[in-house]
Amino acid sequence: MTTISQPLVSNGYTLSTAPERLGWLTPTDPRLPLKKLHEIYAEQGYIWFKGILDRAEILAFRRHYFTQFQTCGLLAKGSDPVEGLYSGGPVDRACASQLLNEAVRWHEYEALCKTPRLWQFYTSFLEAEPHLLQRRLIRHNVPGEKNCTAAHYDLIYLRAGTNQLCSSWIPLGDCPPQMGGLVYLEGSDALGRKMEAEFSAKNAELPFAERISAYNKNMRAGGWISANLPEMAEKFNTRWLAADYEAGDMVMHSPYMLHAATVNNDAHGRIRLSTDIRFQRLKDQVDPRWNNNWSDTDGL
Ligand SMILES: O=C(O)CCC(=O)C(=O)O
Repeated sequence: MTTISQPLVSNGYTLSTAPERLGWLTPTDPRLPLKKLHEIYAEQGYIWFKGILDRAEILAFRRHYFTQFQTCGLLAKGSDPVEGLYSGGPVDRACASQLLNEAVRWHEYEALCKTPRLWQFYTSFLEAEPHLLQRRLIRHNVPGEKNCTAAHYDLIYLRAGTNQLCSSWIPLGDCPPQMGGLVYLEGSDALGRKMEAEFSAKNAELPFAERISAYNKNMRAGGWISANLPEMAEKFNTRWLAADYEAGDMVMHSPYMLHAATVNNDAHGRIRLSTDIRFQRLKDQVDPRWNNNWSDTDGL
């Protein structure tokens, strides 16, 4: 049974630790039969795969990433880059921003996103040739950084493409709950579908570009559903599900599943590193806004 040493906090809101408000993601063995995996995905809106990826490969990327970022003052002096130990600042922001924009184009990152294990998994799961959306995000979150991903479901940002896509959130290193990995609102795939149907009705008269936008007049700031995670759990009478993620794990979530992140409060001062990438069937409609590499000015 996983435990937390202190309550999780997200954007200034402390999550309740009451068992009816906070629970744990259910891990799934990637070797289960395909039919079973489809059932779990439909039922839970996510699958947390333990050890689906090669831990050594993930850690090699973590090492490479933080080695590059050493020049920006991100890492504690003399520390091993694979640890990702935060320097405590100051960080050269221009340097970090430039590197992050480059990192999504590194061949090491391309190799990681297209690693045969992942590709084989999606070929099997989608029962078709997969397509990896070109817009792929790498995120690092230093300990104590107050702002984190607020609650949303992914389709808000991907409305011009198929709703048959799968998001992969991949921790690039071990990520116990205190390091601020993703939390999922239990049973929220159905909620996300309902919310999107309501947004679609409201957005119906808007011109196309606005209708598909996460930032149109009917949406909240940033496209978020809410930053107040404890209030959401109360309102929908459900639980946030956290997890003790390890390098080699991957969570696949549906485009309607509500999720958010919490503040990295790691006692060891490690930086949370993760990537989120999206797969769909090659034959399905791709949201054209996602055909380019991520950049911190792409406005999506
Ligand atoms: O890593 C994060 O903070 C957010 C990731 C996310 O929203 C996603 O994987 O869809």
